[in-house]
Amino acid sequence: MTGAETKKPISNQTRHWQALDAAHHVHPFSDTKALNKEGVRVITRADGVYLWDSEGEKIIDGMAGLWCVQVGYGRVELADAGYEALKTLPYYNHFFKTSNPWTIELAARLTDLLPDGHDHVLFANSGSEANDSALKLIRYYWNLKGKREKKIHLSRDKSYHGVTFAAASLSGLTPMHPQWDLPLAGFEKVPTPYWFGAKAAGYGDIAPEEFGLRIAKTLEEKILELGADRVASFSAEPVQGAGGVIFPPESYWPEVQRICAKYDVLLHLDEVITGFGRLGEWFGADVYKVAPDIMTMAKGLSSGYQPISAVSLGSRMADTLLNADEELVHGYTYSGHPVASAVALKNLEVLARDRLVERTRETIGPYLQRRLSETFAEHPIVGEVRGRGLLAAIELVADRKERGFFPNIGDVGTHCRNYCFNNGLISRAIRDTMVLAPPLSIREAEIEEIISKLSFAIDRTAKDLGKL
Ligand code: PXG
Repeated sequence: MTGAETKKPISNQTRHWQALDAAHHVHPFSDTKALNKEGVRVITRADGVYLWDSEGEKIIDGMAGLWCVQVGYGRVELADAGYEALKTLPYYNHFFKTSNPWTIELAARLTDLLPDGHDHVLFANSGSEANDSALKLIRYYWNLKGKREKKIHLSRDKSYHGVTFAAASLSGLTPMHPQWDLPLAGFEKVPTPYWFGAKAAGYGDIAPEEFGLRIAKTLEEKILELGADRVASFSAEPVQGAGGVIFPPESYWPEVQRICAKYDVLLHLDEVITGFGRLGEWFGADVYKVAPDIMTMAKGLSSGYQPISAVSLGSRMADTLLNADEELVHGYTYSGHPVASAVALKNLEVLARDRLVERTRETIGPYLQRRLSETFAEHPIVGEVRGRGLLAAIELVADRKERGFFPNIGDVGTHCRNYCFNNGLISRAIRDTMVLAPPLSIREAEIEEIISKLSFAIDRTAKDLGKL
């Protein structure tokens, strides 16, 4: 089962690029040998929610790149903002008692949008760096407080926090570990509130709200097992993205907040995917009414037009860290890069001006969720359609009633994903879950196009399995 269609002949230009790429370019999260044999697809341009490859094929991007292009492709005003900064101040740093107008304005604008008490931000260049920085700041906080035993970082199974040594250690997607002898010491995991998988995981027919409380309780149990005086922090995505678009039951977050407060464990929210409107609010913290001590963000901060990320400090951490009367020994050459800051600033302006967060909450998000439910909820291989705003997941299953997964988990998802790719739709398969996270600028007709292509792919997959 490959889901592959017959291939058309490829142009000499594309072949040339494929050969050079195979000879010299190592791809992220890819089996280099297998990829080189197959040949890469060369993406040459993009506009709105569409990409084009070097063969002129048009592709609708149901994933906003890697969950990041909130404002859609081809926004000339973002390009102009970057160009202006490039011409005026292509580079300068913040190390020598210096700053620049774009980074200053960006920090101020960002703190307007962030949850209450988050009045200070540090910049970095990727989600992984932001998370790495956050863990260092957490460690520094407890050292300043004289609680030097508080060193263990808790996070969840199936979480994704990035690839640096610390961020990969924090990540709970276990295939990320063996190649690098990770996790490092001092990283511990607790279960994820993945209700759809609860039955398969042995929790029986538990109701979502009860399950949420039960899983939150495992955090408390872990803290007690390790000793609260040794636990520094709990890190979590408000909704898990790369781990399978896992929405926690409503009971989960209030209980986690209570537990972290009770045991004096700092709460770190990783808003790299959920930030900047994906769920119809500026942040996941707003959706679930969580008050984090520290937050990390990237992706939607610049809509992916420039690499930039940020860490925000809640008042508790800021009061201690920023009054330490000593140098904060941390920072990157490109922290608060003027060009990236200018583009991010314009991106935040466009998100607000075009009311992209509001439309995700009020009109286009609900439209996507309704149309997905209408189309797939009763499908013979669909076990659940879930989502919020412009983030959605469709679980492909062997047994709908019992929420029974397919054997060889991941094969069916990959098969379906191949049908999507070969039919001009980018969707992501996580295990056997089909995922959508389109640009927040997407229109109804474009959602219909995604649904029709996804329908085709899911129907074909079901037919290949003898289920339709
Ligand atoms: N936190 C979260 C929640 C993420 O989703 C990172 C941190 C790391 O960000 P950087 O910028 O270092 O990549 C991410 C990144 C996928 C996929 O295939 C997801 C991510 C990155 C690459 C691929 O779903 N998320």
